[in-house]
Amino acid sequence: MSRNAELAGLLQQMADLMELTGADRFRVAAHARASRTVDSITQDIDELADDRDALLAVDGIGAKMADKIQEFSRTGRIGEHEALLQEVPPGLLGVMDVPGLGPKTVRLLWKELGVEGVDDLKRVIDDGSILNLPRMGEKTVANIRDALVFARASAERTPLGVALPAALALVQRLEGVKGVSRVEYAGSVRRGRATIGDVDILACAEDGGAAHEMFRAMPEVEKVLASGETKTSVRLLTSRNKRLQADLRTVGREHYGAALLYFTGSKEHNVRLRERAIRMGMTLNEYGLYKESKGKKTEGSPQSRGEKPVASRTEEDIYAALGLPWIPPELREGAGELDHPADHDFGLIEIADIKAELHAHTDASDGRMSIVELAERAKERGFHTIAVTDHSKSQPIAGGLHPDRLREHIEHIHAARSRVKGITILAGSEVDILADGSLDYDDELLAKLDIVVASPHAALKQDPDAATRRLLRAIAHPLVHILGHPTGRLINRREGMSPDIRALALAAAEHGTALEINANWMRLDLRDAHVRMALDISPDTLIAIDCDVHSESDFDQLGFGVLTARRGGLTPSRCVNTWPAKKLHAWLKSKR
Ligand code: DGT
Ligand code: CA
Ligand code: CA
Ligand code: ZN
Repeated sequence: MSRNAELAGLLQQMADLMELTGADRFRVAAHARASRTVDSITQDIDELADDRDALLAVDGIGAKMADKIQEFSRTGRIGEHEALLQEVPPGLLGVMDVPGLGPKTVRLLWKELGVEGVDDLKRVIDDGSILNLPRMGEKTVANIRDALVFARASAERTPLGVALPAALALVQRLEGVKGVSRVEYAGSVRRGRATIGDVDILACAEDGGAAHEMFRAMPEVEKVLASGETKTSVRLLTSRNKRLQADLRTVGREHYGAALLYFTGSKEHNVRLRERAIRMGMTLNEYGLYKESKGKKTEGSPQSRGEKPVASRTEEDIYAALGLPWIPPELREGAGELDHPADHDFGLIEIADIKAELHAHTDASDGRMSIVELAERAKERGFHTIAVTDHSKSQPIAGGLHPDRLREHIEHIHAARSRVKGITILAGSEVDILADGSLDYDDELLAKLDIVVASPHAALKQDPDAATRRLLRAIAHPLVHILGHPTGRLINRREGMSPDIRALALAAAEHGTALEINANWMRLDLRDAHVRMALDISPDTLIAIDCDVHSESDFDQLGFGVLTARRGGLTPSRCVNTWPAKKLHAWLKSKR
C-alpha cells in the first residue's frame, strides 16, 4: 500500500468511527472527503506534508486536517484516530466490514441492541430483534445473513492486497538489520495466491539474533507467538486494523536457496520435488539436496552428519541438479509444473509487457480523475492506449451514464485527444450485462464506442446455468470486446456467480472476445484456476488484464492481476493489453 493509500484508509476509518460514535456530520464528511482527496492526489503525501502551504492549498484540506496529515507523515499515526478506536468496542469494526452494513446501521445495532461484535450480530439476526430497527426489512436481513455466512466460510485468510504490502514492508525493515545479507518473502505471498494464511519471510544471516530481536520489537506486533534462534512468529496489527501472522526464518548463506525453495512451497510442490529427488538417489530438505548415503550410518539428517550438499545455495542450483528449469513461484502448486522438459521456457507474462489499460472510470461516473488526468497518468505509466469506460445507466449509485450523457461524454473524450498527445484515448463504456444477458445500451449507441467492456454488477446470485446463459449472450454480442470481472466475486465478501468457465472460454475464443482478469485485489476475477481453464480449452482464448481504474493509485493494482495471470499460465501473446497499438486497435475495429 502506498503511503497515500494508507493515510486515505486511516481517514476513512476515522470518518466511520466518528459516525459510529455519533459525531457531528460535518466532521464525518470532512474526513471522508479528505480521504478521497489523499487517495486521488498524485504527489507523495510525505513530500506534500513537508510544505504546509502547499498542503493547505489542496481543495478540502483545512488547518486541522493539515495538522493530522503532518502528524501521520511524521509518526505514521494519528492520535485522534487512536482515541476514536478506544471509544468503540474492537469487535464493532468487524461488524462494519460485513457487506451491507454502513456505520449508521452499525451505530443503531450497537446502541439499540448492544451488538459489539459479529457474534452479537448473528444473535440479533437469529432471534429476529434486528427487525425492530428502522429500515431493516426481511430482505435486507437475509442479505446480511448471507454475507455473514460467506465471510465465515472464507474465514481469516488475508487478501493478497493487504498481505503483500505488509510483507514488502517487513522485507525492507529486515534489509536494514546488521548481519542480514538478503531478505525475501516466501510462502503463498511469493506464489501470488489471492488470499494468504500467513506471511513467511526468509532472511540470510550467519547470526540471525539481531533480525529476530528487531522482528519481535516492531511497533505493530500485537503478540509474539513463538520465538527461537532461527524462527520467530508474530501477530501483527496492519494499518487497516486487521490481524496478520508473520513468520521470520533466518538461515546461513550455504543453505539459503534450499530454505527459500522449501518455504516458498507449496507443500504439494515440495512433495513432488522430494519424490523426484528420491527417484534420482538423493534427498531434499530445507537445508539442501544430498546424495543418499548408501550403507553408511543414517542416523539423523544429512546436514546434521555434516555432509556436503549436492546443491543448496540457490534455487536454480537445486532445480538444475534435479534436471529441471527454475520454476516460477506462481506455478509451484503441484499441478503438473514438473512435467515440462528441462529446456522449457515458461515465458509467463510480466508487468512490463502491459501497454494498455482498457477499463477505467472518470469523474463522469464514479472515478476521481478527469479524462485528461486519466490519460496523462496512463501515459506516465508508459501505456500507448487508455480506454475511458464509465458505467452505464443501470448503475445509478456508480454514476452510470444515461444515453444522452454518454453521447456527450464521447464528445468530451474526442476533445481530450488534442489535449493529451502521445497516447490513444478510446471512447468506451463498462456496460452492464443485465440479468437476462442483454446490454444496458442499444446497439446503435454501442456502435459509436471504440471499445465495449461488458460486466455483470447485479443479480449475482443467479444459478450457474442462468449465469452461463447470461454471460454467453454478452460474449457473443458482436459489439462487445471484453467480458469484465466475469463472476462478480469479491474476495471474502461475495461469492459471485459460478458460470461454466469452459463454455465461456470456448465462446469467447470463437467470437474473439477477451475475458478480463480484473486486477483489483478485492476482485481478482477471473481467478487463477479460471484463467488456466480458459487458456487450456482453446489456443484462441484472449485475456485482458485491467486495473478498473477509479483513481490514480489503482494503476498499481496491475501487479496483482499479473500474478494471477501467471498462476494461470498466461503468456504475453494471449493478453490483449500487451499488443502493439496497431494490433490492438485493429482487433477493436474488427468488432465495428
Ligand atoms: P498459507 O500461509 O496458508 O497461505 O500458505 P503457505 O503455502 O504460505 O503455507 P505455510 O505458511 O503453512 O508454509 C510455508 C511453506 O512452508 C509452504 O508453502 C511449504 C512449506 N511447508 C510448510 N509445512 C510443510 C510440510 O509439512 N511439508 C512440506 N513439504 N512443506 C511444508
Ligand atoms: Ca504462509
Ligand atoms: Ca507460515
Ligand atoms: Zn465493474
